[in-house]
Amino acid sequence: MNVKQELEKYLSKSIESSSNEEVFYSLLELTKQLADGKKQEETKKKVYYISAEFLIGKLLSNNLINLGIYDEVKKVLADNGKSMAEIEEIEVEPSLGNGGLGRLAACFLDSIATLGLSGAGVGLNYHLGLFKQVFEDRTQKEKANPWIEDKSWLRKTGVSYPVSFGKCTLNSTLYEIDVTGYDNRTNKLCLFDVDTVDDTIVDDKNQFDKTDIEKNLTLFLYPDDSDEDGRKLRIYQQYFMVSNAAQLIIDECKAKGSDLSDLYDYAVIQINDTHPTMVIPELIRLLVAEGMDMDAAIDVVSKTCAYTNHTILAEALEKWPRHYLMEVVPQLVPIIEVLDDKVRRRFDDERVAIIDKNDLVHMAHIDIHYGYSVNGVAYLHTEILKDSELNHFYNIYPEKFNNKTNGITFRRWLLYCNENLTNALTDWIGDGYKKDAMELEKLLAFENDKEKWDALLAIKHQNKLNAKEYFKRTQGIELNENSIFDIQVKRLHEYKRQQLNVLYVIHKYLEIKAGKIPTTPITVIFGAKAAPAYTIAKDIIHLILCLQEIINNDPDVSPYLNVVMVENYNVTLAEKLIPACDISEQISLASKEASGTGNMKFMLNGAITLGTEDGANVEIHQLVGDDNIFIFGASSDEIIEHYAKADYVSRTYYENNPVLKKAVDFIVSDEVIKVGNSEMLHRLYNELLNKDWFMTFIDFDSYVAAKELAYKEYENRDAWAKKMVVNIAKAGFFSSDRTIAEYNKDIWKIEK
Ligand code: 26Q
Repeated sequence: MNVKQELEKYLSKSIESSSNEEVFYSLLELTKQLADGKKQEETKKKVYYISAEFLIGKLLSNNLINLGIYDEVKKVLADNGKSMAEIEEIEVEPSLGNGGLGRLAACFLDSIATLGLSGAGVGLNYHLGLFKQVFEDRTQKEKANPWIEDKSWLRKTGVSYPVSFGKCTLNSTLYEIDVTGYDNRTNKLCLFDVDTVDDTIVDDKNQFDKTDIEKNLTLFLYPDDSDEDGRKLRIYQQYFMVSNAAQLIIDECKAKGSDLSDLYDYAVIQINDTHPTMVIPELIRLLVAEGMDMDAAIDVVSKTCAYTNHTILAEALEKWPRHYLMEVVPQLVPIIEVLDDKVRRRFDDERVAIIDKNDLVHMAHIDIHYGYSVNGVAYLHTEILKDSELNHFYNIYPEKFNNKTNGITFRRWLLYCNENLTNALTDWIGDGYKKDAMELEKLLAFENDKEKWDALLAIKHQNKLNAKEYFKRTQGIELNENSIFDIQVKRLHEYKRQQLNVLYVIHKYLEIKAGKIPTTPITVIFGAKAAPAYTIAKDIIHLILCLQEIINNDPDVSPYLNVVMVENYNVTLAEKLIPACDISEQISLASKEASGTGNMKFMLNGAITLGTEDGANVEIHQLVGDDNIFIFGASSDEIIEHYAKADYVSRTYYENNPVLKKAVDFIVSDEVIKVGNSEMLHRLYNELLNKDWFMTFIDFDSYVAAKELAYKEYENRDAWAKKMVVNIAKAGFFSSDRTIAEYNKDIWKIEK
């Protein structure tokens, strides 16, 4: 294909005389056409990955890479006076997800297509992505984040299904986005929408009539659920998603020759956390409507559905009051009651019931009883599910439980975001690793090669310069490329313990003020959105922004320590920050982070992990060995015991540790209050002293020690580069191609 010719056909003029916008939209059309050409026959069995979130990120360069024409396009643009980077910036990021679970779904779609498996993502076409975060008066404000433009990756189809609720019936419209595999087939992401949804009902405070389902159904991802109408809207959304999915699946399977009694030979449904759980009763309902008897329908569905758990936080396990379901989806309630009744007949154990004594419907319990597979997302997480959180279920169904350690797509998180490193690796070990990530281990041959060390350090430096340029231009942020980039980017949550990192920053600031100067300057970088109603999370952001102001403007300190909080952290910013990172902060309270996937992205890009033995950090530790990671903190066993005994008292740590006390007291010192909001700062201070549910103080000493060791070891550049080599070499295990191959071998069993 002649890229220039094709592109100019879409432009109907020369590239040179076209604007960046025109070039972007023409490339989008060209890419859609090329992706379409890679669609293939579907095999008999197909996986449907149903998820409330697909955090796909920008698609242009990703698709060009997967279609094998990225380098060529880049060159053609450059030859005609255009910059690929500038054209990429025209694209609006579709933020159809919150964080880990949504990004995982996007990585999985890439790997399913790359492995040549027949599969589709199924979700909702939210008109407004996750809110855009802006900082005003050093606090987070949320702004609407529209992403759909006249020309977009969405393809409107003629497919439509009726979805009935208690009070009305809505007809859906199916939109599709092509999911290109790397040098392989194209699959589809199916996003359902309603034509009557009206973006204009949202006011400037992001408020809207939550009861007007026809107009609001697909407006927002996770609408505010602090009131009853908001919670019901979530049920409307979830049911709309799964009823469409179920109707689509039945149609497609029938078209392939299924008589529905053999549905499981044609379809496997992977339920991404509990948000799509209602697909189970909905499919049963539809099969019964097709003439199947109830027991047979339950049996067929149970052999079709598999469930992935992503969290052990009790508050994230969905339980819906039966009367909400009765109002929103009355047709499902009798089926859920049958499912509960069957469970109660088999097990005389309230803990495994579906409808509890308070009339709450436990969504995860439906998945576990009526799905054939239950998986956790990292080794430790699955062990904790089996041993404690879901132990009663594990005792009943040991054969259903399995682990699938998460992964990330190396196309986006190496080939695309770190071209410098990709080119070097290809030079050194060939390009086999692009298809078989385990080939990265070939790098170990260079573990002691000074030339490679120097090259890796030079690449890291260049990536810091790239990040510096980007954040200066887009956010006015000054980054010191000669400092250590110590980065914590992820959703803001107390269990992830950004507040622990903050306490270290304060401690370091006080030390520098007292004359103890670090050898190499340090930049501590944060990026995080807080859920709009999560007060303490917003207080933590406020504290970070206050510290940024104080520290970066203090001439005694700023040459040695900087604090940076980037605004509106999203996939696009992750792609800029991760390649530039030296130290990857993965400091959740042990047992609380199911897996983490940022940890894998950083490792792959040559950052060294500073983390607790939690989630997939455990596996990173095992792979790279003690010398190539900085591990600290209490073990998950100790933490689980503290919760069981309820014997953690944060104030005791505070009172017995003068260094910690000084750092904590600083939060409400005159110095901070002067630039901040006293109420927010005091609330955070009191929370830490009187509650600290996620045990920040328990790990303070060991965290400080681990940071100091990491900074000290950074000084020996050769030794550090050697750690980088080992981390990159061992990252192959975390390719989502490996994860998906495991899902397919153990759960889906789709032939190629
Ligand atoms: C539940 C009830 C009511 C409203 C919202 C929710 C809700 C929404 C989103 C519950 C959970 C989520 C998202 C969870 C999530 O992103 N979990 C992350 O999943 C990653 C992929 O497996 C893991 O790597 C992370 O450790 C895990 O936190």
